[in-house]
Amino acid sequence: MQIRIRRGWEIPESRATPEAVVTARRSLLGAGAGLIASAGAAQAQWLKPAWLFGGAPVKEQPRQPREAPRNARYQPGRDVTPEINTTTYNNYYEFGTSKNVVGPAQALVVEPWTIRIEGMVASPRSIGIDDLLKQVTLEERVYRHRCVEAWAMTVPWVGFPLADLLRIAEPQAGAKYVVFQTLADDKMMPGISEGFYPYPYTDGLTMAEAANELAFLSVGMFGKSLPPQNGAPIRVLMPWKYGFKGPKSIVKVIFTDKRPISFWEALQDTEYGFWANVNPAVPHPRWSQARERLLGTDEMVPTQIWNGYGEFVADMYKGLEKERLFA
Ligand SMILES: Nc1nc2c(c(=O)[nH]1)N[C@H]1C(S)=C(S)[C@@H](COP(=O)(O)O)O[C@H]1N2
Ligand SMILES: [Mo]
Repeated sequence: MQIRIRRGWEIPESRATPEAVVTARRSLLGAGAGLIASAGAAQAQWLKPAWLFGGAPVKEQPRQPREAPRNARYQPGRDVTPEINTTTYNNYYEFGTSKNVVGPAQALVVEPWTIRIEGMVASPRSIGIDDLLKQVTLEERVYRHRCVEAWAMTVPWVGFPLADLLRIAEPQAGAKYVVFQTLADDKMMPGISEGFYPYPYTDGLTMAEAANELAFLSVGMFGKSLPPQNGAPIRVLMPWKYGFKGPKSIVKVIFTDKRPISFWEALQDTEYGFWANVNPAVPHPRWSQARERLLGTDEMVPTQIWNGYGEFVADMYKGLEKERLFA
């Protein structure tokens, strides 16, 4: 099936006009356009959803306290992004293709939550998230996040190393990849019936990548449980790769010896490959990856190879130079 979709983050962000901006501009113009003092101020407002400009307020789900000691080994070298920007400017296509999904995402029911572990493991089984959390030690890590659309944020996540899940899952010796799947429930997720997207959202990693010390499962941010729009109750973070490599709200973990084809790879493999490691020198076919915009500011900063995490990850890719490692 040949699908050609040009929406949302397939459009270079610099040329996209998020719906929220259009709505915001309209309501501001209605109220007397003097509020837009300068192009800069207008741009900063792009980061906020329509409800912040007087649209219907969003009643967000309550979040539980989820505090854990910060791991000082991972220094972001950047200011933490204001929480409001990280929770109101999101990619979560199951709830809609705009960045303003905070409203619809509140319909996500996160309790009870079970993760199915299957494929090449000692014994396939389901595990409740509370059960899982009893078997790990939570820590806080401040990671940089780089979206393939050339925006970035810096977030104090709470969670545990993906390596812990590998230990709990007991993969067979022949397993070469681990694959994560997001919930796909069209009763809760209005985005699912919106387009021809290959849900459930899926992405995968090699076993070596999954075992890397940076690979992280997050169950919280800013000292509280994750909000739905950020992937509650549990999401994958691979900070040296583009953000799409980290499925949100995962319900299934599959071990396999076949390289998986991810959600975005299935849609457009020339633009979103299996490896998708961050590299400023390898442009996306339709835009540059040399720089990134920091959410919550108008600042553009240079992008770093491996998103700046080379000391932890570059060695894993020795001998793989023939692979399309960066796009
Ligand atoms: N299930 C699911 N997971 C997803 C996405 C998505 O649309 N659906 N978007 C990905 C992309 S492109 C990015 S950049 C991050 C965004 O995470 P954030 O909204 O917490 O910033 O989630 C990733 N995980
Ligand atoms: Mo992304």
